[in-house]
Amino acid sequence: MSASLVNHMPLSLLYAAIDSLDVGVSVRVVDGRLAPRRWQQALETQIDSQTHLLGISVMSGAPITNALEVSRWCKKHHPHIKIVWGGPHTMFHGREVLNEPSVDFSISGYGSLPLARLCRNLRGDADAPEFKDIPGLNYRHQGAVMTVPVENRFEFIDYKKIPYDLIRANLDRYGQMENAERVFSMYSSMGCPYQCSFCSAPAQYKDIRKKFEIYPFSEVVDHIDHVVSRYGATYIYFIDDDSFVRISHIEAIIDEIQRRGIRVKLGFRGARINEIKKMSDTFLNKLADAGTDIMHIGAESGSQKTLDLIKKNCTVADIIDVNLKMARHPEIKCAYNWIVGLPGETIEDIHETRKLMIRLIHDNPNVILFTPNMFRPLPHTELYEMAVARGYHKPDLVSEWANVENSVEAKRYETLPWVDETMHRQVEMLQIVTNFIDNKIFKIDLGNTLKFNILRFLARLYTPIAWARVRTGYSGLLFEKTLLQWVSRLG
Ligand code: B12
Ligand code: SF4
Repeated sequence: MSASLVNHMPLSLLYAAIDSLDVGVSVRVVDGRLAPRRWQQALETQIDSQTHLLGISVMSGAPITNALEVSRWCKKHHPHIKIVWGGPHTMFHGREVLNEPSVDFSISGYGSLPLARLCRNLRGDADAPEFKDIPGLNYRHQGAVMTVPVENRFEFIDYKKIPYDLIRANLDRYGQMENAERVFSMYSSMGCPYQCSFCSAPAQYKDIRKKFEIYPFSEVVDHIDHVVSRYGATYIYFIDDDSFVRISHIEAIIDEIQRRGIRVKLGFRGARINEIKKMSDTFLNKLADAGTDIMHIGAESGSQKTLDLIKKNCTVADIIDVNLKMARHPEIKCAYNWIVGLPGETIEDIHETRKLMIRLIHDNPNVILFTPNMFRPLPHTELYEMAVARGYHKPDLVSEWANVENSVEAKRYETLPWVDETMHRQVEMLQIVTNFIDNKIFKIDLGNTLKFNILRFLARLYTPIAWARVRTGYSGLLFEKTLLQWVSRLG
């Protein structure tokens, strides 16, 4: 569902390409999401005799299935092309992915400079670095997998170098819920100083001394100006891990946007309860006046025990108070994230989360509930060790990783021993009803596709049932699961 509502431009590939373009490599971008049933043709048309390397951006979970399919197809039809994986999955699993024979290299961590160096090596440049000198590279040598440590610093990118032109023809196809907007994602900062025990960020930044750094506010606004004037952006979506670590930084950005008279909407994907607690109504008014229409907020749980376990530095009462405060700023939709199935959680904790969801909707008509995510133990995170101690078995093979997915289709209780079938069904029920009880289907402009027209029609019939379920916690006879899966598969 989230992937149907959000289809951002492939920034991972654009960023990864920057230094390669600088050293004269010709880069083409193929976005498989835009041609899910015809990706082979889409790829084939971009491959010619001069194609030497295929780079694939991979997130953990279901995207691995696609990445495997593409890699194996390419090796079969174009055996001379080398394949390199990068992205969030290879950040921590760069070595393991080389267990897959079709993958020649993987790059852990930031990708632009290492990819350019790899290209220069493969191109045979006289002064090209050896594999062992390419930070983050995983490669095979005499039958063994070799790993070069990643560089312990953030990758700061000059916005003028981002090759948006590589996807210019498809700009209208990227968006985020509001289909009419031309959405451009960007960073206002790098890193995150918090230590949420389930999240990969603390592990990723473990060896970076300063955990959070900003892009100067004027540079962020120059970037906004650039994408508005050159590419017709109407909506800026900040993809920072957490945008409000330093509230004054965002204030400086919105002041500058106003000062320059740039007309764009803004969305923030990272906001914490403890940060919003500190925001004044004056600041929130300013944020709304600057065009902010959504903030993604990590509420995560209605159980205090769980909030403490995951280190959210807030109480359940704080979440309720923050939501009441946000209700005074109706221009800004509050989109709450949830995580369930953590080690030690019981069905009671899930019920507390369910009750908090109801409370938030009652207190604030602008609430959007994201589908609760089933906990996925990520190696190197604090909760990973706890999960292993409680009997979690880490997927070893690339193909096993592909099956680790937090969707309604996953039987997560088979891999998370503390999640029994009752809890799993309760979570599945919440994953379904959260799509309806907040009326998001009517609150956000989803466009006029067959899928969303069917969804709107079904939503009218189903919402009262969803409410009955969430109020009582009844998760038996989940007939709607099959229906929703069917609608999700519609193009
Ligand atoms: C936007 C976003 C999304 C969007 C997708 C965007 C899109 N492309 O359409 C949506 C909302 C759909 C999404 C979904 C999910 N996301 Co998300 N998302 C992000 C976010 C905020 C930004 C990603 C981004 O564009 N970054 C900008 C680019 C430039 O950075 P990058 O991808 O890291 O790329 C760099 C390197 O990784 C590398 N690289 C990347 N690709 C490649 C390819 C090659 C060949 C090479 C060499 C290098 C390379 O080079 C790039 C430049 O340095 C990140 C957090 C963040 N701030 O990064 C989380 C993040 C990627 N998401 C994450 C998660 C957990 C999820 C979900 C599982 C959430 C959920 N529980 O539902 C789902 C994934 C569902 C699934 N399995 O498909 C995790 C990733 C964990 C993991 N190991 O995969 C992150 C890191 C957040 C976090 N800290 O937890 N997400
Ligand atoms: S969940 Fe968000 S706030 Fe917490 S550590 Fe991860 S990125 Fe930072």
